[in-house]
Amino acid sequence: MESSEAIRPEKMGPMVIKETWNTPGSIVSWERSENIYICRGECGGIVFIFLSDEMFRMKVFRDRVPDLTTTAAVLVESCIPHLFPVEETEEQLIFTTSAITLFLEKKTFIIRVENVQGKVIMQQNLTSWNPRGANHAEYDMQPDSHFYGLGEKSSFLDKRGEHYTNWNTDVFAPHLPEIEALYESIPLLIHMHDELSYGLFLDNSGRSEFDMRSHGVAFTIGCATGALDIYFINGPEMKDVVKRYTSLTGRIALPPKWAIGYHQSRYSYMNQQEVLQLARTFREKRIPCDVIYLDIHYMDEYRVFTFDPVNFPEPAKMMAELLELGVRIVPIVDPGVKKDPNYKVYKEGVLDKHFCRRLEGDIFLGEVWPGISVFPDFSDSRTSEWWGDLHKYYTDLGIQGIWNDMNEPAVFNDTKTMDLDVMHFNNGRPVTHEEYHNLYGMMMSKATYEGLAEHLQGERPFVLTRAGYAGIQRYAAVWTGDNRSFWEHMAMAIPMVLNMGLSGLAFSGPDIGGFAHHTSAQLLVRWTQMGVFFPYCRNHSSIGTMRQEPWSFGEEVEGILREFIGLRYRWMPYLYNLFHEAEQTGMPVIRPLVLEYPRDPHVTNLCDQFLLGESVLIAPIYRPDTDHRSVYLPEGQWIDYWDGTVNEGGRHILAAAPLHIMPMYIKAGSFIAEGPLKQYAMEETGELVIVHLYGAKAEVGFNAAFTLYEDDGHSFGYRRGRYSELAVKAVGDEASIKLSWSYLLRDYEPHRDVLRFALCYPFFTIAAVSGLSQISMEQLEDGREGWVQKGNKGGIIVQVGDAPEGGEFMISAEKG
Ligand code: MIG
Repeated sequence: MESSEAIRPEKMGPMVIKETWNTPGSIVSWERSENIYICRGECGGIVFIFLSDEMFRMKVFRDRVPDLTTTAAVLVESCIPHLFPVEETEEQLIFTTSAITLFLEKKTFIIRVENVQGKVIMQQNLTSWNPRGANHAEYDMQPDSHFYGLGEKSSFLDKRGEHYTNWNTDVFAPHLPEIEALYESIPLLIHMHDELSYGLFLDNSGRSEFDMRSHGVAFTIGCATGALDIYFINGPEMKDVVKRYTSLTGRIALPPKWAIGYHQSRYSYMNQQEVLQLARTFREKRIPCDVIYLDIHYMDEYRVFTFDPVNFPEPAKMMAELLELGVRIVPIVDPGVKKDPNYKVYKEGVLDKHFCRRLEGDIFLGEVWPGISVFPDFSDSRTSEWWGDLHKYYTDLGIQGIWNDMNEPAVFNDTKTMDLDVMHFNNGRPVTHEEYHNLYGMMMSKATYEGLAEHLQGERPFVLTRAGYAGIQRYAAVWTGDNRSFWEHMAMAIPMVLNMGLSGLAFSGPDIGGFAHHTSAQLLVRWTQMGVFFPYCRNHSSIGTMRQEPWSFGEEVEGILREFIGLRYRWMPYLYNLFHEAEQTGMPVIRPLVLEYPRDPHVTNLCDQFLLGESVLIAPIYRPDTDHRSVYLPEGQWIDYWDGTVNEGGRHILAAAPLHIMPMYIKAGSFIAEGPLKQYAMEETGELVIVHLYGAKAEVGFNAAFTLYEDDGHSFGYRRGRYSELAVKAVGDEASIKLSWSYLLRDYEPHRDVLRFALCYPFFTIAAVSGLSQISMEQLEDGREGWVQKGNKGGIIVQVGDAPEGGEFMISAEKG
């Protein structure tokens, strides 16, 4: 006898369900309620909320009452609904702001955005969902469409022709172009076409997809769970999109200066002696370094918030010596808490219900380093506060920075993460892990940042994270995970980090030298040369691989690395200024050329060179045994940093690059503020700045300007106005240049008596500097006012008193 079991569905072979994708159909009614426009279709509908003249949110809903909650990515204060006039015609609803007009076709729900000239910026043709709850929207793509953003993705800069998934994933290997999901998910797509750019930000922390490949004339955005909640962000320039996107999801917090120094890491420095020896070696060898990382071996059997009693028996003593040397420690903290009833963090967390559990109440157990582990539920502020508070353990030791790893969260099982039915209690609005997944890592870093801030009493915390979601920039720097010591991975880091920058993550970078596999002398040299110009600068390598501390390959290599790491420290004032700009405007520290030269057809997918700020062009060597490369210079005149050669832009040049040189160019007419070489960012050797002006011209029409931001580099005083802004200007006249400076604000008093101005490679021969006499190098070093000939191609250094009221001088050209 057979029971009904005989026809169990699984026995019947794969089931083919013909799914019907639903659309909202035509608009049947619309209403305005508290500045929110609810447009109802035959089935569900779309809510429109204008956040400004340039930004609106469109959220698809299926229930009677649309749910207007957002994820933690979006800043509450930037989400206030604004009212704009709406006009209804037979066919359309038309919303008009000062910058855009949104047309909503009543019959089809087609959404079109035009600029004031009537040019179509964006058109969404379709929005639909299947019975399982997946959502999908389709947009027009043009023959000249280019795509950017999307955070941490492999492959090239322009994402046209690509398909990506957003699902935070621990991918130890391989980081190949075809890998669609890595550790971070930033569902922001920037679409540039026809001299217009706009952004679409999908605020959905479940699995989502962006497809710029499969549909020829359209691209699509889809999500597997939750709602299609999309923000339209207007340009017209890509810079406007980045600025507005970061006003919506936040900008980086200005890091403490030490966090933008050079960092050294290894999986792992195994004991206290090794760490101290490492710190001493940096100082003996005079290679600047600010931070040493402690990877998982510092812990007592991988229990977070502990030190191993055998290998790190006296952490306080170790910290004291490191403090003397000016080296800081950043220890790793993973989310997995070892299941061990004798371990305080576990016991407390279980008793106080801090760990992720299923609806039925059982705690989710997963295996990671410490063996069977449990995972804090950072969706609850109560748990986040508890976790943040635990960091007092570290801050009491003088630690000010934490490294969050494995926070996708990574779990050693088939799915590589937490089970999808685990719940996040989300302050009373429970959601499944399936819907919450991409937020997990960010909420961990948020808890960490806030806990550190609480205990550091006014000092700026530093958090580094592997996983994140849109908005992560507010809490943490991001490194790009387990790359390998492959030349290909060095090259791939450029577009990856550039797109991260366009996606709000201004403070990011790869493991310099490569994490897994074995580095080589050349690869380490070339990667470090490039890496010292990336916003986040850490050399890190895996257990069992070739050592890659800067002295691992003999003296020649060591010398080159010392020079380049030193260059990062000398350029610290310029770099710090860029971080300040990123905090103020969201502009990334390193930029693809297309951001600064959007009309230049040569740069839409150019990603083997990049800009540091606006005016420094970096062209790394990313192949072995290569001592030349082609470099594209955009419009303008570009001065070779190494020898002062002036190159006309708008063309390709062939650059020579023996091992000790990485091609670098500075745009004529730009200022770069340099400081003294330091062994660590806060070394007390004064704050002399040397404001370099490259390629000055003694002619009418020459104009250059720069504002140098300065503060104490470590406290939050700057948020209460404790900073200074030094504005420098150079204006050319017939046969002279007037250089003037003034403090827009001087509520931070830099430690120096004089200011220096260096004219590098001027386009004229300098005869005299008004009111100042020519002095010797020794007199300059002694602090005298005056000017000296610098020797290289007519350059000079001018030294003046650093008076709060500013000043000016005239540089005149030699006649003839
Ligand atoms: O690979 O903590 O990406 O930087 O050294 C397993 C050990 C876990 C992954 C991180 C890597 C870190 C390593 N971790």
